[in-house]
Amino acid sequence: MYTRRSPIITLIYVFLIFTVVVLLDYSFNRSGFGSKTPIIFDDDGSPDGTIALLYCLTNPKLDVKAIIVSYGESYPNVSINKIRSLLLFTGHNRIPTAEGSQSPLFGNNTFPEHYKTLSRDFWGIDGLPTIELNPNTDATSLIVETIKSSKRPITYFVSGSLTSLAQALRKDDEIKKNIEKIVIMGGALNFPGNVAMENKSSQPVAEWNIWLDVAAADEVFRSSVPIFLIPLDSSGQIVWNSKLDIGKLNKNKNIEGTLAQRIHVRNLSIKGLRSGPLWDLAAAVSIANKGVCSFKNISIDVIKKGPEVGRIVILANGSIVSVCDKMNYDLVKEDVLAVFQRTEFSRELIWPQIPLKL
Ligand SMILES: [Ca+2]
Repeated sequence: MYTRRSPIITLIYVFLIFTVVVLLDYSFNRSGFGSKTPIIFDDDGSPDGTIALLYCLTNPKLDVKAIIVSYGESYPNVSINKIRSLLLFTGHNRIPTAEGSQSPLFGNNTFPEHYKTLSRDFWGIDGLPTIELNPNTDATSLIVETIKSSKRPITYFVSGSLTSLAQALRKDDEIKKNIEKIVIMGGALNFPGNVAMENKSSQPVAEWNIWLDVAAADEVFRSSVPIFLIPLDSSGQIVWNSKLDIGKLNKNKNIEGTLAQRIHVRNLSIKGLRSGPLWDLAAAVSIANKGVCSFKNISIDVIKKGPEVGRIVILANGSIVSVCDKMNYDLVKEDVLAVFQRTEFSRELIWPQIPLKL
């Protein structure tokens, strides 16, 4: 027999259902399911940065909201289309992309020309068709729009110069409120820098990403947004060889693992090496797997002129940043292999069919 329910009882039902939905949503997010970390990925079109991008795209814990190609190791206006083609072939072409400026905020520090030239054929794995997938948006607008429209605070990952991020912060200071943290692969504190490896006239203490645009780095460090710095001290000590480590990435013959493997092997062979660090990849792992780094809060400053320009130094009244001074190397490698070997991503690589010697 149908009995009419009183409005009060109905309201109680509605309230109970609402409470259950809210609690379920809360516990779902707290448990890690459905709580992907939203990130903006900002690299300079470098080989290790592109491997780091493939890692981020494949990692189920991360949600890449936008990709920026900034000033640094390649020509942003060339690399942006290589990255867009890569996104198409890995099924991620809906992610918005933008190219950064072709020069730093200040000065004229630059990578050697032969590095930039190598980027024109995508570090030796060319075969990518040039495809204009997205309309050209300027990097600062995309950064600002992505951060402001994100429901959850963004983790901003930089493995190139800090030029684009500094420009976005200049354009709209309000974005700071919705940035959870900035993770930077850069700097060398108690470790030799890598600028001098190619630029013999340079001092031996600077690292490329900071040295390329010292003014931008200084502005970002002073932004008061929480900063997690992964310097060469930790990221540079993980050596990846072409057979035992990287050779395992395409175990399941998936697109991402195979491309990551090819980029590293080609890059090593160009340099005549059999093994080498993947700084940007190690830094990207620290976002998804918080256990790989031990962080210390250190007050730092960037030397902005003189013979040690670009060097990061410890200074009592500088900017407080969390520095990854140690990395669990075994855990990093274990994590990278697990992400790239995920069977559900197993798809045959149909392109590019380039002979690869391992
Ligand atoms: Ca890079």
